[in-house]
Amino acid sequence: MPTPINEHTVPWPAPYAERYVTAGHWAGVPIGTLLRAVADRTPDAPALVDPVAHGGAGVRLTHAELAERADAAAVRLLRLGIARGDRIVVQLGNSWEFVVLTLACLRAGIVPVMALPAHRRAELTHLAVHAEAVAIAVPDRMRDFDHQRLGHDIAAEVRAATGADWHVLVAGDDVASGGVDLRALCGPATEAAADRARLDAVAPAAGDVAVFLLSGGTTGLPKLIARTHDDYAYNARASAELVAAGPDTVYLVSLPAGHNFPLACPGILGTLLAGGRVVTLPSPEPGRVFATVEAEGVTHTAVVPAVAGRWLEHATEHGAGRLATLRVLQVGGARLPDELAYRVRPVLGAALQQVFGMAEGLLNVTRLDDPEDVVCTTQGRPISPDDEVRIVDELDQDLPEGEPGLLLTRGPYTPRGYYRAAEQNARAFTADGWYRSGDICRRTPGGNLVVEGRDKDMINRGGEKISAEEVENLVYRLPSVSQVAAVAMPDPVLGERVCLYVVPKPGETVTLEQVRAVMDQVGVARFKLPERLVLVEDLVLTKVGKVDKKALRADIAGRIAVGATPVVGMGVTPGRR
Ligand code: OOB
Repeated sequence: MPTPINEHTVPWPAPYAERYVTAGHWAGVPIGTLLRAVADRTPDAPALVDPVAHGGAGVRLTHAELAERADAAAVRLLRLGIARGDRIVVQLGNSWEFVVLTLACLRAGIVPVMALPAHRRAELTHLAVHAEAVAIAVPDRMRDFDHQRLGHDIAAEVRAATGADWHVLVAGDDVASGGVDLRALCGPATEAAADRARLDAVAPAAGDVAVFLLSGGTTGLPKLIARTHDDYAYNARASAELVAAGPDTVYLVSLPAGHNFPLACPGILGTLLAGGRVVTLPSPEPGRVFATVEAEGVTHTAVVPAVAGRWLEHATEHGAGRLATLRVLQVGGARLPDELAYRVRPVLGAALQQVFGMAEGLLNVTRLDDPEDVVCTTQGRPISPDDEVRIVDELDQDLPEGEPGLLLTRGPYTPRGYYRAAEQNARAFTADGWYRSGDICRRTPGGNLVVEGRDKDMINRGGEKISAEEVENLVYRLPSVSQVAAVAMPDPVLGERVCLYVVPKPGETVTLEQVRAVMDQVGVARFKLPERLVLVEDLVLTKVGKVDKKALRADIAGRIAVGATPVVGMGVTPGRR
């Protein structure tokens, strides 16, 4: 039996919870019920468009149809024996099935664990085991990868280890035997009223966990962030207000939908709660995005800076005529260079909203009516009046206003700890519950935050977060490696990529190809594979004897700046310090 869902989470202390209720942030209603109410108010309004489904025929659902399908899918999950409080690892591409399954889970109190399409065996197995999941949802194939097969392999592994009943839900034309046809499961309702009554009777409590998000990660394996119905609904609703989302909003999701940003900032959930319409696309490729914005009248969308750059390039080359309906472009996940920010409105014709957020909670956004300089040179300010932010030094002492320092935060949608991670929580949270974001920020006199850097061992590759420790642990599998350090190297397109400094054992050598091969063998997301390797005789240490990553980052930046080797070099770069 999986552990009950609310065990191993870290609740907000009662006085804070009361405050959030009194302030009206926590509405006391589970997200599924909130969405049903929207469907009751505007049953015939369009809710979901997946233009590429069924070979381009597309899927279009109204709010009533979406709610009924979510209910029907929820009841079908219950019939499979998946019950309230159970966990499902969800690894689906951006598609109507992702939305219906997620809403079905929210309705039934089943908790989706938001994996990414790029994840492979190592990450998915970890998530399944750590969350004690009872199922995984995968596409049959995506980008030439057989997700269905991997899903069954993971199921076999978990069944063998735990003896548990395990399900593989497959979205695709080609569902192998032993799998559950997810399209059928997410198909039209046949007994809508009965489904609804049954689900109303087992609805989760508003304080229950609604979804598990993945932490950006500084540890060996991704940690789980338990977001409750109350906190996540508030996250979505407050974000929606700040982009003026309403029934006429058409939100395009082209970033991986399991990320907090496109899922709930306001993303899919905030848009649906506002009575608007969600359009899914499998990728942010500009040609298809621009055509879809025009065809569907998209008004809002969210991207990472690297994608904003591609769209700006595309618009400069082909014009932005197809983006006439686009009102708001949200950009976040990594620092948006000011130069790019200033080009958004003139080139794309949409208002820019910078979003500095984290799956752990705190969201900062620039407001639509902020002066241009604020929008283009800051990462905004907290979305809730009850978000608490401190900028401190290494001893947790508050710094004078305006000085850059470490950002700590607490608030109504920032949980007080990771799921089942007491040891990490002791480091990542202060004793009085402040989350240590690891970001180095300063506050402008106007109260906006500027992200100046970070003090965490992570590489931010175009918005995808990579834990240096995780990469290093994998590289140590190579017997020829004596010491290794993974650091960020600057990249004009993605912001950062992974660079490895390796000290080989005496008489040995190590190549980038070997490193990538060993990581591939273990089965991790390809975005984590290092893209450059520097062989050194030793690693510089700090005074306290830790590897001096700051020095290594400066070293690789220097090597790139002098142009001794190509920026995106795939070859080995021998070197010494
Ligand atoms: C978002 O969430 P995560 O959990 O993938 O990553 C959070 C980290 C932050 O701690 C910060 O280091 C970085 O990503 N970050 C930014 C940023 N937005 C996120 N750094 C500089 N400028 C920004 N605008 O990335 C995320 C979650 C919700 C909304 C938006 C982004």
